[in-house]
Amino acid sequence: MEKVIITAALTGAIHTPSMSEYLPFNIEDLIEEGIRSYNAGAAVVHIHARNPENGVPSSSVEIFRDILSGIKDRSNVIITPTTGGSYAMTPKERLAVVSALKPEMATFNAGSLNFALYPVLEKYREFKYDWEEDYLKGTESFIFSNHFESLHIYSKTMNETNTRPEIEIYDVGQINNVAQLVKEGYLKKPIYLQFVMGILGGIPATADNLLYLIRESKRLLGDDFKWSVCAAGRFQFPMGVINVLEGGFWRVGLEDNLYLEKGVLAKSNAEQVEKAIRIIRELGYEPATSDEAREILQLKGIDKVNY
Ligand code: KMH
Ligand code: ZN
Repeated sequence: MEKVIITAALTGAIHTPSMSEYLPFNIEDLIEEGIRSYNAGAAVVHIHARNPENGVPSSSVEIFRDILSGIKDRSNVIITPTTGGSYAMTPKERLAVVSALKPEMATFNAGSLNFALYPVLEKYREFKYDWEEDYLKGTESFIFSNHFESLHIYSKTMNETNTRPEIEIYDVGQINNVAQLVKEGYLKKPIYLQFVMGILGGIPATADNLLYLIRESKRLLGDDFKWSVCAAGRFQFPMGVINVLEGGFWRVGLEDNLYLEKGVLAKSNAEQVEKAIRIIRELGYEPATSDEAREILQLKGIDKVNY
């Protein structure tokens, strides 16, 4: 039986610092969280850069370089930086980390969608930093733009740096976008999909929808793709279990969910990694090591990166 690739998405650009004291955003904390997640059994960590002073999402290559090399110095983990960045960034800014650091893998967002976080303002009223409320309010008019012209640029760059795209799928139509990019030769096999469920603007996180995404991917892409699921908030664990049982992999992490269980904040990404591994072991599965994940996803190797 194939091993299960567990990914930890350490911080993202969705949650803001006031939502949890455990959300890492400075360089040292992100390095420590990457090491802790690896030691807990994650084969992959997904990284967003943030301004270390106040947690504002950043596209700074130097901040990415400090985080990625700090984690690389003390682990064998696969590091997947984001090209999603945040809504204040241009495609060029979002892609800079790939061109400069040539990672083994990077996210590739397969289409545009509304990416709305503003409803959380009903729950969070007090903020530590003055940027947080405007940032969240601003998502009311945010279209996360990933049109085909930019998808051609992202995929072309990743082909040049031999970086595997971790293809983020927010809704079913984006699977057809992938099929089109494979047909045009921009995306190469093995295709690796990350179903991102439960974002307001994307596909809701239900078992039916997950099975539909898997079925539609098989119809459009054939049977040789690999896939993982990450679901927002309370759906993170239920969707992960269903996906593993269907033969897929599992992303956890504070980017997607701040809690370990109802009403209990996760104190680190590693706590969610440990919980996911406890669950899959009860079901008879084992987590993949980073090198096993490199084999499964046919990655170029940590010795080929530029950080
Ligand atoms: N920052 C979100 C708008 C990615 O990492 O590429 C999209 C995101 C996906 O986080
Ligand atoms: Zn992300």
